[in-house]
Amino acid sequence: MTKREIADVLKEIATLLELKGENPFKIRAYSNGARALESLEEDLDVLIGESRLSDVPGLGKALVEKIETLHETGSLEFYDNLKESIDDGLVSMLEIPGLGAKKIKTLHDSLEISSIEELQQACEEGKIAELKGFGKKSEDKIAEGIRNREAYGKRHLWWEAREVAQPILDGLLALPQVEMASHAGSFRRKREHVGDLDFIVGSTDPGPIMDWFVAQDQIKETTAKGDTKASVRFDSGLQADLRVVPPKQFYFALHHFTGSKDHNVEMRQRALERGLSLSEWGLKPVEAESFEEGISAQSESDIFEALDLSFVPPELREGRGEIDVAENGLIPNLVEIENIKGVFHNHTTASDGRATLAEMTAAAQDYGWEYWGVADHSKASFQANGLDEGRLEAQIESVKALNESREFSTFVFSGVECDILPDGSLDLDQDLLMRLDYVVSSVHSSFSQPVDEMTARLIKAIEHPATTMLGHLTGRLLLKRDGYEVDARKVIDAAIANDVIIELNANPYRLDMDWRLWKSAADKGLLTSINPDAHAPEHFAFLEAGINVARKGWLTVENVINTLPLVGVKEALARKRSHLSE
Ligand code: DGT
Ligand code: CA
Ligand code: CA
Ligand code: ZN
Repeated sequence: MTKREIADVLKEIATLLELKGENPFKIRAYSNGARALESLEEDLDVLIGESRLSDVPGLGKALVEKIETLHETGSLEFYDNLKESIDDGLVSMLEIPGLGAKKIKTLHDSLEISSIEELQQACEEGKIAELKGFGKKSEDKIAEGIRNREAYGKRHLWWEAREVAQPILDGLLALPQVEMASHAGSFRRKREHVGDLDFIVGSTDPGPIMDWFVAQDQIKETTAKGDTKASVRFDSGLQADLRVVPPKQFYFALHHFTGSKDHNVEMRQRALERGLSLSEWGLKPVEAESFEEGISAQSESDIFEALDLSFVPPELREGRGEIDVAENGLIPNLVEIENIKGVFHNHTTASDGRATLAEMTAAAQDYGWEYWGVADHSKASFQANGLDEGRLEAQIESVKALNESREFSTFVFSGVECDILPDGSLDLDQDLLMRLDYVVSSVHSSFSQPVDEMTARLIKAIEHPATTMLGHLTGRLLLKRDGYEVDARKVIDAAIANDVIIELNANPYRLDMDWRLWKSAADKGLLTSINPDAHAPEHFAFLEAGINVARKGWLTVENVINTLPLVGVKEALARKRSHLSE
């Protein structure tokens, strides 16, 4: 563990002891110890290596032992037991602004409150106002804190966070004092949702940058402002952290605060194996006094290179084997949005879309795509005005006429998003389905089937000769609804065996199938199509969210069918149709 991580553990121990009502001297020993560690100039590795930790003022013998254990092993039995011994409800109450460990202990002792729900009820009943040392004002504040916790505590879709993040980055880059600036954290790693936004700036004059940052429009509150660090909260509840560092530290700070934690742990370990110490401040020989004697970096690539690694794109920095691959120089060229030649799985006014076939074609043409594919719902999705055989046949004719008219340079593929019925059969007549260019088969009903039944249902649909691709594998809606349960591995194997594509649904609420599953699936030969599932022309933009996930899933152009030009994609679709009718 690093100095800061250990300091965080010591602080948490102090808080937990306070919740237990422990002896104040003991509590103070831990919080003082945390502070001593944080203000330590010297490198922890060096101090421990030379057994000089006990010379540090504020660190007693017991604390030195605990710090050494944490540093070496990353865990501490005393800490684990302490956490175990305290009610989770009490710990969660710490998240409410204005409630410290001491007050929580009082609430617990006098009103037997041991959860946020009980606290809320006590507020509603006016019990807190009557309590000595609290009063009406603190009761109101606690009640507000509980209400805010829901809005603030939640994570934010990457897609929505971007609305906030992009103007901040643009604003920072426009400031004359800013030499370099970037977003960092989970946002830069393109996680599907983020806890907060992180920005790193390189500058020798942080003052005006801090002032600008906390004076932006839309800010609800400034939660922290120092000389080089600030945090602000926006109306949506999303928080943004800014750190300004000297330009020569910029790429080290950027790498460190991009994370992930797991990736950083492996990188630091690798540095140590080479006698180097890597941190947000720089990269230097372990024994060197300061980072002045360390290695300089003109880019993040320089940092990777110094550790004998090829560059790892931020999307892959999740501690999931990327370092081993970079060691062998085998990080692939990940798919990019410019590689996409067209998009499948989109809706029109024929079902629940908001634009007509022609309007959607015009929008696809504006994107410069060679083709796009319509896939309206089928009749079982009656709530979405799904098409029956007759209406679908009429749409096939309309598509044909539109293509023949040459009104647009973008070619339209005829398809359907066909419901997979509860028994795994498809919702439309097989002969008609075979006449389409492609079929996306999706589940939109009976979500609560047991996992074996759902898995068998999907596999049966995959084995249907008309199925070209499987739509949104789990049906999840991020931050809203879990998907139905399905054995993804079995479904993936069935898709590969049947020459069926699994879509990467790019709707920012879906991003289904999940990025964590793509690498091994693609290694086994699975193909995908990155599908916006657009219900309006502006939804074509979802493609970018899909690209994010594809990159997090290690996918390259070879894995993504809609990187093929029109001729290639026509061949691929036709091949599937023909070898099945043989
Ligand atoms: P999030 O915000 O929960 O979606 O995830 P991240 O990865 O953006 O995490 P965040 O904002 O807490 O911190 C940004 C990065 O800073 C994180 O990925 C790794 C790096 N980091 C390394 N060590 C520490 C640490 O001890 N505390 C914090 N807060 N960040 C650390
Ligand atoms: Ca973050
Ligand atoms: Ca943060
Ligand atoms: Zn669907």
